[in-house]
Amino acid sequence: MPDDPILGLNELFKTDERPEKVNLGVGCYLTEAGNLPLLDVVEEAETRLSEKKLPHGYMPMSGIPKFCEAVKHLVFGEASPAVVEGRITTIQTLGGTGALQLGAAFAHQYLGVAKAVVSDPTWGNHIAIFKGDGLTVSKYPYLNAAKDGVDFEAMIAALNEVEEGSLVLFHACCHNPTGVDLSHEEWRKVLEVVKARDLLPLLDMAYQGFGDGLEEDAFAMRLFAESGIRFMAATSCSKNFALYGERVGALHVVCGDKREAEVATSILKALVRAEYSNPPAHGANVVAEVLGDPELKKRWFKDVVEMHDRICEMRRALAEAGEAEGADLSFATKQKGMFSFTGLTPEEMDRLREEFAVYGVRNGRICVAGLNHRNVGYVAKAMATVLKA
Ligand code: PLP
Ligand code: TYF
Repeated sequence: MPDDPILGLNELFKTDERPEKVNLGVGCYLTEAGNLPLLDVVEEAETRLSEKKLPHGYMPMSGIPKFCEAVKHLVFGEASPAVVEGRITTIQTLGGTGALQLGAAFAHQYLGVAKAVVSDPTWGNHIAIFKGDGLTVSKYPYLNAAKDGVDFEAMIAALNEVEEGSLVLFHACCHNPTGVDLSHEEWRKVLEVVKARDLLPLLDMAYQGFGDGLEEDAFAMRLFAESGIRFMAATSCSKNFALYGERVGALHVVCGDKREAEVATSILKALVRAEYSNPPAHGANVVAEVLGDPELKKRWFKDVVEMHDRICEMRRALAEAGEAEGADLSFATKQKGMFSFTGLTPEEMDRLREEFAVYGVRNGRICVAGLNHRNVGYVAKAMATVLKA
């Protein structure tokens, strides 16, 4: 079996001995110093938790209630009618990946959904997860021919052809791998098609805060929730809390009413019970501690703004350094979130890696959050060289 192409690349990077190497492969936010951050607020929450000297008991099957409530509010907003009416059930999951898997299992086993459609391109794991849960997977067009925007007409035409009742995966913000998102107007049109075709949306939001901000990035979630339709959402604390290895995420099922949400909760618990019984405690306790304390929460909001701003600065720096090298890297400032589609071919990406030790995914994706002021000029030069040849 081949490795996951992204995680496999990460392993290859570790064994590369060239000192100039740059890792723009895996989607992890790195600091200006090139390290994975340990957020101050996470450190403080961990200190508080360790001082409590809590025993390591089992968690509830649906996760830690304080975590679930806090994340639900972060995603949908405290005042959301769907939240106030109790129409949303939120279950703690093994990262965003676990949320996608649980959502797919719920749709297939309990709602009788047989087909899923995903954007072309999408994060490779979407396809693997959905197939693993027994769904057949097809694609709807997303990127335009110039690879710098959405081919919205083609996307809508394809969604209009999707079999009624199918699961449709959307990236709520910071599309992976393209960095190209829908406008508010486009989201409203998508919602109309979803309603007309009775589709079951699954909104994946792994990068809340890294696109336009924590509130702004939740636009699609909140639009869908306010519309009254039933849908699912998979969210993750891996990136915006830098808690990658702790596996902290949530599945939200937005139902027609409170009673339906209670039924959904009991079904999800049954699925969890048979899969892993109950989720891990540490990461969710950390998030609950941060979001449950107004002072820590405020500091965390600032941390997210700081990570967001650094990504935007690196986008500008890459485009400028490209200009200085005579290469058009302006895609960087047109796209959002952690990733950019460079438009480079797989062979050009191979050259970047082999000749310059610049690691990006073969589909042309780079993780902009791996750039810093020390390596951005080098990366631009490498790209310019490859593009000129
Ligand atoms: N969805 C997308 C689009 C992602 O890029 C990721 C990345 O890891 C995930 C979901 C899953 O995140 P997690 O690490 O929380 O499982
Ligand atoms: O796309 C990425 O780089 C992140 C990290 O199997 C990731 O989403 C990549 C592959 C994978 C799990 C996580």
